[in-house]
Amino acid sequence: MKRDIFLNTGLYCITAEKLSRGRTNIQVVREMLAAGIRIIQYREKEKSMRDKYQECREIRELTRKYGAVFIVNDHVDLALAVGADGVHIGQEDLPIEIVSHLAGDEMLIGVSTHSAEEAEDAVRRGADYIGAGPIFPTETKENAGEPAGLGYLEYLARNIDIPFVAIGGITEENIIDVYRAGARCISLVSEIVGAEDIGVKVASLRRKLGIDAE
Ligand code: TZP
Ligand code: MG
Repeated sequence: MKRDIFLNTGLYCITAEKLSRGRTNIQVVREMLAAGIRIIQYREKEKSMRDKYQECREIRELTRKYGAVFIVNDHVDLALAVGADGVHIGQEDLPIEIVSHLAGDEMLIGVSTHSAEEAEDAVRRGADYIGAGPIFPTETKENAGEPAGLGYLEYLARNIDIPFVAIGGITEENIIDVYRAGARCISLVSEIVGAEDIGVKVASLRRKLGIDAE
């Protein structure tokens, strides 16, 4: 099934150009792919749609070369326009059923959730995976809300049948706690895009999780 890509995949990487030490989204994605990352989400809140489109086209090409999954944040039209594998939406975007209808059967739909109610609702409405967070405090996302805490991951591990991605305030120091709480797919934004050497950072995170590099 298309969503199986998330099982045991380890790290789910997201762009954040402002935190990337002067590197462009494209440079960062190249480094992520070279480091063996196989799920990339394009998240960009400030550029024009045209600029996002150009970047996503390039990222689509790169991810395809590496056999990596490419997910676009927020915009189902952009995801369709560049042939992305998925679209990731929040609680205030179009309803999941509508995005699903627009996106067609092949596209993965990810939904951000902060609570058991939101998670169950997303499953019922047909999400392929959910984002769970913020687990810890974060400054990367505006209005991210109160941290959901590790207890939320424990809840999801026991009660939810679709894959979930832990996100928010996760670092090399606390990633093992996130893993122990039951997360098998983990997203670190500032920790990875802000690393001096993304390859070294990814290798070191993988060592912490006990995942062998490809
Ligand atoms: N969604 C929930 S928290 C978050 C997003 C996109 C940002 C996480 O960033 P960081 O730098 O890993 O705390
Ligand atoms: Mg969004």
